[in-house]
Amino acid sequence: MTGTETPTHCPYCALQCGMSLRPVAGPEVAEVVERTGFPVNRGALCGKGRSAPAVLRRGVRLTSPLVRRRPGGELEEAGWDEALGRIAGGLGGVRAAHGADAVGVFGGGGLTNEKAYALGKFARVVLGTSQIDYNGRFCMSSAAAAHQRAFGLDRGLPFPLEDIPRTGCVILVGSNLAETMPPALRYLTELKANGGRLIVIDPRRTRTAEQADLHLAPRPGTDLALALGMVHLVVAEGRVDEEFVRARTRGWEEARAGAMAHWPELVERICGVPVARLREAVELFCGAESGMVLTARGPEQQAKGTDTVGAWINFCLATGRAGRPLSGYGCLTGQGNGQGGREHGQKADQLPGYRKLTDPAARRHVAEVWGVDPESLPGPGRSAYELLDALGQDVRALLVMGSNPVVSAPHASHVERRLASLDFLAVADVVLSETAALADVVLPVTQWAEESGTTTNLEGRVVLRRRALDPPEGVRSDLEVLHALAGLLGHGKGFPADPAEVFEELRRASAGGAADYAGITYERIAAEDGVFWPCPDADHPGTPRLFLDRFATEDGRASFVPVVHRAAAEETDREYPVVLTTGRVVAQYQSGAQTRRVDELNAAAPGPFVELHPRLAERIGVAEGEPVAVTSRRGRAVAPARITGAIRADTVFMPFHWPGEGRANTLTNPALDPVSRMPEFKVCAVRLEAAR
Ligand SMILES: Nc1nc2c(c(=O)[nH]1)N[C@H]1C(S)=C(S)[C@@H](COP(=O)(O)OP(=O)(O)OC[C@H]3O[C@@H](n4cnc5c(=O)[nH]c(N)nc54)[C@H](O)[C@@H]3O)O[C@H]1N2
Ligand SMILES: Nc1nc2c(c(=O)[nH]1)N[C@H]1C(S)=C(S)[C@@H](COP(=O)(O)OP(=O)(O)OC[C@H]3O[C@@H](n4cnc5c(=O)[nH]c(N)nc54)[C@H](O)[C@@H]3O)O[C@H]1N2
Ligand code: SF4
Ligand SMILES: [Mo]
Repeated sequence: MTGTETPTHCPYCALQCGMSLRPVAGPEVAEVVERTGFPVNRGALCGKGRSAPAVLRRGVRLTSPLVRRRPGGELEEAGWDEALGRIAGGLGGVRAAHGADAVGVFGGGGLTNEKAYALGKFARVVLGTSQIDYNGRFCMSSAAAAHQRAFGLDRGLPFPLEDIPRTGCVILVGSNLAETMPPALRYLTELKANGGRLIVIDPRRTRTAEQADLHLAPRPGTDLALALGMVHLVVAEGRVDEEFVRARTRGWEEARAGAMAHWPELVERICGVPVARLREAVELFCGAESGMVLTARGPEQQAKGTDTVGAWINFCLATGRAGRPLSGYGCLTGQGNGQGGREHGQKADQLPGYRKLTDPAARRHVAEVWGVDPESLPGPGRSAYELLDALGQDVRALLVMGSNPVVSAPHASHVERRLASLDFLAVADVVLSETAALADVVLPVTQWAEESGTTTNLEGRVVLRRRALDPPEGVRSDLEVLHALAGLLGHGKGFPADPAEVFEELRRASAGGAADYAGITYERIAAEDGVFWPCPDADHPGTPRLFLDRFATEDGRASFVPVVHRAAAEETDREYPVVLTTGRVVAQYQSGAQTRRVDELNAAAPGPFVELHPRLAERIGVAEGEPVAVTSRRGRAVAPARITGAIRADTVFMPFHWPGEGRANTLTNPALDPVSRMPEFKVCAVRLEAAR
């Protein structure tokens, strides 16, 4: 393949920007060509997307399987037969000795729908284990749970991005999309140009917050109180949309009572946001004809993330800003296939089509597609952090596909020890990630540009990545890996390596489910700039906008959920007086496994840092760029100070993209949300010292 341009999508975030790729000769294997026709980004890309081909180069990526032939020995190059044989032996041996649930699988929200589907099927059918979960649990699980509870369906955005500029007011809660989805900033700019208003809620005055008409900067971990205070004010100021509440919802009285206990003055004390600002926010939002509340990881990655999102949904329902054109609640999902990755069965409690593993009808349907006895399907397993925490104990062997938990899991030093205590660890990755470096066998897999497959972006739009390049010799696709391992473990059929064939099966498995892909084909996606699920049959146009007539509950009404504020799992005290929150910078992606291998991105974001307020810097006696030691109950990290008045004085921020001394997740608290099992990445208590 040379010279031809192939339209495809970026390998990184949930925007799934359209781009085209053209193969080139020389060490650079491909160049990115603008693809202006794709509506989501109209050609615009961030630096990560533009530089993504750099990771396709030999020398940067893995091109040979690696095996550790002796315990404690080095990883050495090996042939595929040996590597696959060792994995089949490692997983099969543990299963024979300790039972199927002693074998775990850890997937990723970056995997295509086809891979996520095949991985879930592999775990349940070939390994027979219940112990499968994935990194999406760390990402949007709280919003997903709140969506289910209130609307009966979880699709991140119930409307396409193109609706945003036409609404009256947007409240953006804990999203820094100017850095995390730069091309999407356009929708906010257009909103303002159209006279719409923007409110941003973030403890830091981020590049996104700088765009806002109103910026509220709560103390991390207090979003639940803030949202409840807003509902309180909606009631107090007579802004409830009584007719909407009567006609389209249930449960208002109880939710209202919960909110009324949250006086604005009490909320001010908890959050550090003045009552006048709260009032202004309610005025701006309710004064507009229509409005949207969009949340991202800020309020979600908390041990009360599900209730926090629930409170924001209550706010939307009380004001009648849901289930109507240009209004609604939405979650800005994160990973490339953050949406589809949670629909097709790599989640501990799930079967394809967003079906529940505990639902007998769902089990029968999927078992029939898979040609197995429904009784043979295991039940729900542990959530991601609980699975990692069980390694070396109940779970003795693990297959990782598409995640790097050594850098990205909470209390990462503990997770690292757990991984090291396994009888057997296999990792399929495109690079030698920090997690792969601990493995007994590492499989080098093909990348986005070298394989076809679908992803579902944050809007619920199913798009098609097309193979634009031949992969280098020595690598195989994840689907080929699962096909081969299934064969070695006695399942010669049912695991095709061709993505199109897997997608055909996924369509049947999802048919009739909540996330129904039955009417979606590769051909339609190509012709229509993506197709929005649900799309139950070939004549169905797809569903860009949800809930306009009814919500996806039995009686069609949305449910208010009564919630009350509670403190963070770990509060500050004399010993640990400062709040640590964590997140992202524009030039690095996630655990950095891919982007830390790209020169231009490293030049822009060379390493970790501790963002802190000048008053706090003065108190501990550090100047700009000097090393700061940050200590929590779980460990200590050191990184240079970045001093700015844009952060609250009681809070520090660290990005989590780096391993080693500056690893933010050495510090974070693995306290879990009781419903979603989301860890509290956004709040823990720390102590700071100058580390000169
Ligand atoms: N450059 C880049 N882009 C990415 C990614 C990446 O790693 N790098 N990852 C992708 C993925 S998987 C995801 S999930 C998304 C995440 O996208 P975002 O959610 O936008 O990213 P974060 O930086 O984690 O968090 C957003 C904001 O939450 C704020 N915050 C912290 N604590 C709190 C709090 O208690 N309350 C509130 N209201 N806000 C708080 C932080 O200050 C931060 O500015 O980005 C996607 N895009
Ligand atoms: N402190 C803190 N920690 C966080 C967060 C936070 O805000 N703060 N955010 C959390 C969130 S939202 C997320 S999504 C997680 C993400 O955390 P991770 O799961 O660590 O995310 P990535 O770095 O994207 O890891 C993906 C790995 O899979 C590889 N890979 C990419 N594509 C493929 C593929 O197609 N096949 C295979 N086999 N491998 C592939 C990559 O090279 C990389 O090693 O981090 C979480 N951790
Ligand atoms: S915004 Fe996301 S999808 Fe778009 S180019 Fe950047 S990383 Fe890729
Ligand atoms: Mo994420």
